[in-house]
Amino acid sequence: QDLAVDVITIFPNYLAPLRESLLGKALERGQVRLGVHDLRAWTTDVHRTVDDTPYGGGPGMVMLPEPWGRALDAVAPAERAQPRLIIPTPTGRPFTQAVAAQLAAEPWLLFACGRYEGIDARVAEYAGGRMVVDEISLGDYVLCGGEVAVLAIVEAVARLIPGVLGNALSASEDSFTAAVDGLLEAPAYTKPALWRGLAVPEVLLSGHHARIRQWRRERSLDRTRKRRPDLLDS
Ligand code: 6GU
Repeated sequence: QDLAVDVITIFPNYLAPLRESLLGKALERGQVRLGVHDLRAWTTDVHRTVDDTPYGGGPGMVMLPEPWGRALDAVAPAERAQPRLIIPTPTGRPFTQAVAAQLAAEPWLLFACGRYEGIDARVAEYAGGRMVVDEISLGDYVLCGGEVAVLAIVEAVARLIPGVLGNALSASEDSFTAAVDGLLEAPAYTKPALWRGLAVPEVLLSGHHARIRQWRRERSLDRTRKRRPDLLDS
């Protein structure tokens, strides 16, 4: 087994797509283990409460530390080897291909999905006493909770594990990788060579590998200049 993934959430069904496609195959082969846990299993009141109003006032609700403390203790017992705890949050460090590669080198990832206005900050502080805590953001917009972020992060990480992706070479030549100098990839084409009056660029049919490489480099730079000039600054 190359990777173990645990997810603690109040919406376990939200993570069902993880068992499909790419990751589903890796799960069947036993390359990846996936555990999805309902946070409400660690509540103690009849209403199975997971949140309360924020100290200091303000809108929304904050997730209670007690269920989270019990959940972390159950999924990652303190006396054993610890996972890396990933907390998806818009206030986290940006998720990039480099972060995905870093996470793909870990044996065990534990995701804590917050909802509402987030999880009581003491949970991350407490967890930091025994595991590496990584607060990660997908980008500068706000989702309702961490579940969709987990789907994105796990997919990006799993496809970097050797044998999970069909073609091992394709991951090493993706956009944002060293193969394209951290830039966007050139556009791709397949058959037919002429479709609805639109022709595939002639050079790609030429079999001239040096010219194809040069063409792709130019298209990669064009695209990056237009869409992601920030990538050219570094
Ligand atoms: Cl990782 N979580 C949430 N809740 N919202 C986000 C996000 C993550 N990344 C961008 N917005």
